[in-house]
Amino acid sequence: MKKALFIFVAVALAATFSGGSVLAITVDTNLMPASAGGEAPIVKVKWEMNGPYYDPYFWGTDDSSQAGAQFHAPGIWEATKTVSFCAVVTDPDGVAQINGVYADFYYPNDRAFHPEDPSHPDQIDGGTPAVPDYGLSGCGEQVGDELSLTQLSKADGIELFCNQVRNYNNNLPTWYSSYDYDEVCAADGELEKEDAYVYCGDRDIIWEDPAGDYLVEIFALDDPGNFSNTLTNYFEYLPLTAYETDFTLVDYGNVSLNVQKNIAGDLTWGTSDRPSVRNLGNTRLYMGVVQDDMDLGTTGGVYNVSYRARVGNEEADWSGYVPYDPTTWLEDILDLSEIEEMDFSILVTKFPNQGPFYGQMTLSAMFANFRECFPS
Ligand SMILES: [Ca+2]
Ligand SMILES: [Ca+2]
Ligand SMILES: [Ca+2]
Repeated sequence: MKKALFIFVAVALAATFSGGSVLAITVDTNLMPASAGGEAPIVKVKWEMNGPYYDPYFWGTDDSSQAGAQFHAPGIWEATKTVSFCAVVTDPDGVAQINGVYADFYYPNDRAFHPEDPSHPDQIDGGTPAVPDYGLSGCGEQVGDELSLTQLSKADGIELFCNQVRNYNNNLPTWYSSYDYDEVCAADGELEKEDAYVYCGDRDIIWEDPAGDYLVEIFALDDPGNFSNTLTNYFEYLPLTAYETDFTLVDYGNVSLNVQKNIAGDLTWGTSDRPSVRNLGNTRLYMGVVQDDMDLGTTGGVYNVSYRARVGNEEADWSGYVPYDPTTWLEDILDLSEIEEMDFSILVTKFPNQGPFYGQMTLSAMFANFRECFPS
C-alpha cells in the first residue's frame, strides 16, 4: 500500500515540474511607468460638435442653442450619427512633447436599454416607478473603446475654435479652470504661437442608442508620461419618438356578420399585407390607433362596428375600441430598434347596406419610459 502511494506522488510531481502542458501555473507580473520629468500637459477647453470634424461645414455646430452640445437622432432605420470630440491642449514643455490626446464617452447612467433582464421580467405597460422594466445594457458603461484624437493644423484649429465656435456657438465648450476665449485665442496666444493645438476625433452613435446625457472625458499624455487634467462634460442625445410601418392599407377582405375577423401581422419588413411596425427613434414607444366607422353607422346610438388591435402576438395584449374613440394606446411597448407585428381585428354587428365600406385609421406613437438600471 505504501509503495503504491509513493509511485502516485512521484508521477504527480513529474507532471508538475516537467515544464510541459499538463498543468498550468500562474505567475504575477507588474510594472511602473518610468518616473516622469517636466510638467503635465493641460486640456484647456473641450467640446463636441456635429461630425465628421474633417468637414469644415460642421465646424462648431450642434443642434440646439442650449449651452453645451445637443444632437438630433437620425430617425432612420440603421442610420448613424457622427459626433466629433475636440479639445485645445498645450504642454508647458512645448507641444512637441504631447504624446496623445484621448477621449472616452459613456452611456447615460440613469437608464438602461435592451435586452430585458431575465431575472426581472418586463411589466405590463412598462411597469411602475417601484417595479419598472429593467435592462442589461447602458447604465453608464463605456461606448466603444478609447478614442485617440488627431492634431489639426494651426490654421484649421484657429478657424474652428476661434472663429466658428467663438463667434457662432459661444456656449458650446466646457472650460478648464479660468481659461477663456481671450486667453486661448489672443493674437499673441498659444494657438497663434503654436504652443497649443486643437485636437479632434470622431465616433458614431446609432439611431437606437438611448436618448439622454452622455459623459465625455478628455485627457492628454506627454512623452515623459505625465497625465493632464481630465476635462469632463456631457452631450445630450435629444429624444426622438418615431416609427414606420410597412403597410398603408388594412384590407379586412370578406367580413361576415357577427364574426370577428383578424388580420395578422408578421415580423417581416416589406410585406404590406402582413402589418409590421418598427422603432426609428431613440426612445421606447407605445403605438396608438384611432379608427372611423367605415360608414357602417349606428343603430340605436350604438356603432355597428368595433375593432381590436395589438402589437406583438400575446393574447392578453388585444385592446378594443369603437369608432372615434380617443387614441387607444397598445401594449406592448415597442423597444429600441424593435420590429413587431401589428394585428388588427374587426367585428360588424350590422350592415346598413351592401357596401363595400371604406374607412381610415390613424396611427401614432407616444414616448414610453426607458428601461431602468437594476440597483446594484
Ligand atoms: Ca510635459
Ligand atoms: Ca448647444
Ligand atoms: Ca410585414
